[in-house]
Amino acid sequence: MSATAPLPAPPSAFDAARVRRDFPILEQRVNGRPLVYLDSAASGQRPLPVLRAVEHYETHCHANVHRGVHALSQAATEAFEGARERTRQFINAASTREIVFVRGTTEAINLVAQSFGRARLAPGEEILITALEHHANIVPWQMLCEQTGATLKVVPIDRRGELEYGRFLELLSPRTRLVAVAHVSNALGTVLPVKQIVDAAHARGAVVLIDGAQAIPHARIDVRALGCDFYAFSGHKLYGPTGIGVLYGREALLAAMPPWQGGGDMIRTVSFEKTTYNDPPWKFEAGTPNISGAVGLAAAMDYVEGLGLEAIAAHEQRLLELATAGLARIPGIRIIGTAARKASVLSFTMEGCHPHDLGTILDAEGVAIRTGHHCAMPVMTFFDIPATARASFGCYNTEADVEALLAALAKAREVFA
Ligand code: C6P
Repeated sequence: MSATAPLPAPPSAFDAARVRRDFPILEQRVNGRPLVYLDSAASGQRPLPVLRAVEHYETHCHANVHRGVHALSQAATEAFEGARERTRQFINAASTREIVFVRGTTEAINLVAQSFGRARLAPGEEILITALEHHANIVPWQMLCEQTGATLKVVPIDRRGELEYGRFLELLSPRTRLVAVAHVSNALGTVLPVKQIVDAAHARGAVVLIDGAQAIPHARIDVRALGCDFYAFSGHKLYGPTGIGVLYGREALLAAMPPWQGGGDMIRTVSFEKTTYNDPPWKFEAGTPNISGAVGLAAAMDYVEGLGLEAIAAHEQRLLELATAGLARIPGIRIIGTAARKASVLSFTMEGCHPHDLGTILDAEGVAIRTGHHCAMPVMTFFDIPATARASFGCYNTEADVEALLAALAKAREVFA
């Protein structure tokens, strides 16, 4: 998947079996079976270079950042700010001042809602989202609407799980202040036409936030090519640590936004009469940050770039196609989400078997998938189902993993048929 162009054509010469050896966690057996990890959309695993980078930081460099003249504090500050520069390069931002470290996608979106949104939205103005959003890109806007009197509008999807782009254009109005859309749907795998969305929204004067949680491990993201105003993602979906994520924001917007949380590091001067604030990005990073998380995230970026983001995307696309074709051959399976452009996510139901039961049966076979509403309850409501089973692919998955999934599903089918 690419930010602006269609997916590259599979297959590639990508050696997933070798890649897999970089991930020690995948060597274990689960329920007496070799682990088949098909839940990377929930969280990716970490490769040795990420684990080693975090260990090196913890064993050689740790102290607090921006606070000390001693050698360790300087080493920690260098590592942390170095990770910011690495992130800037990774998404091609214009400046490190546009890279705010946060806990993850959820925090990034809440930051924009509370800092940008609360200061700018007035009663009668509108926020536009889509019907396939994760709760993290719904609830912060609902809260903001309660606080400001703004109105939340939702662009519908069709039965394939594609955005109704014509409806999007109709719903974009002079009252639309903000458009917030997923780059890739976590429940359906749909890749949204984000570049088109950004251009159309900008033509109407609206600001655009992209929830990139599910896109970041599968695509080369170029925020300048996309032209978006905000881009949010989590480290743990990119084979980095949990508790670290990124909010990219255009510098002029971040500079004009009020701080979100108050505390250390986000100030320039404090007195009881008046406090002045630091520049972005530190204005939005109150308190001691997740330093080792940022170091691990930078190592994860090195890792995926070393493998080649395009090669990873092509490999995953091939697995997705294999698995989709295999599922279509199993009676009683219904694939939920059949968009023309999908990335790495395969949601489905099996007739007569609740997804949770399916997940349990697959787990007994060592196959880890996610089951439930995937924090996208409106998507489940739209398809009139309580939940789906979801297999998702990462750079370490192999064709053998797809075969194991299909074999376990065939077994489940025998039990429930
Ligand atoms: N989706 C999934 O299994 P956090 O939890 O902040 O790292 O990411 C939230 C989030 C936001 N947007 C999208 C599109 C997402 O997929 C997620 C996380 C996981 O699908 C956990 S619910």
